[in-house]
Amino acid sequence: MVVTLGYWDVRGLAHAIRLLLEHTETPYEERQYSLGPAPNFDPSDWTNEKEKLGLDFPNLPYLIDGSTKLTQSNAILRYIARKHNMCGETEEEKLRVDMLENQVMDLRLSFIRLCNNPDFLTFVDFVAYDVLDQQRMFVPDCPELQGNLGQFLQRFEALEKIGAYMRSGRFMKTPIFWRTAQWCNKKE
Ligand SMILES: N[C@@H](CCC(=O)N[C@@H](CS)C(=O)NCC(=O)O)C(=O)O
Repeated sequence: MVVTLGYWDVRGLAHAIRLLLEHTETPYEERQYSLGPAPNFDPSDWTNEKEKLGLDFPNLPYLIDGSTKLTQSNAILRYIARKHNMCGETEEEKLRVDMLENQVMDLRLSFIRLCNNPDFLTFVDFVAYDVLDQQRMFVPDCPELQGNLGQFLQRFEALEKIGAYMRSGRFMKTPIFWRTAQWCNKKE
């Protein structure tokens, strides 16, 4: 029988479940829910169904396998893993598996908190921008500064207050160094 995995249309807490379903060749289909557009991010695609699925503790992800309906991502993983003898064999293995399950969840949760923190930009980004911008001025075609790092520089320059400063008369692009230096020692 085909099981149904319900989750948002992102990796989130469902991705490990998707990987395990694929690895164990479990036939499954997905019900992917979408958030509405900004600024409201309307969740009604999910909330309209949330209480109608017969889940004891309605949440995402959920897994429906015939009359078995479950939520809680780790419970879902464990349900699939038990069927395939993937929970450890000995008591020692099982307790290490349980410990790691929760340790990895702690790591996941702290990463989620980090990525959702509105103060994601730390002072290190300012230092990194300054140093990388100097490298870019020194070697404008530097391939390492075209990919991720190039995008970082663009995002930083697009910050409202930084952009305004860069367009203002207060902005100092050069000189970077004293007159004693061999490069970029004058105002251009
Ligand atoms: N402890 C739960 C957390 C579930 C959870 O927070 N789900 C979020 C997405 S990551 C959600 O949008 N739930 C829908 C809801 O609360 O109605 C698990 O591991 O499955």
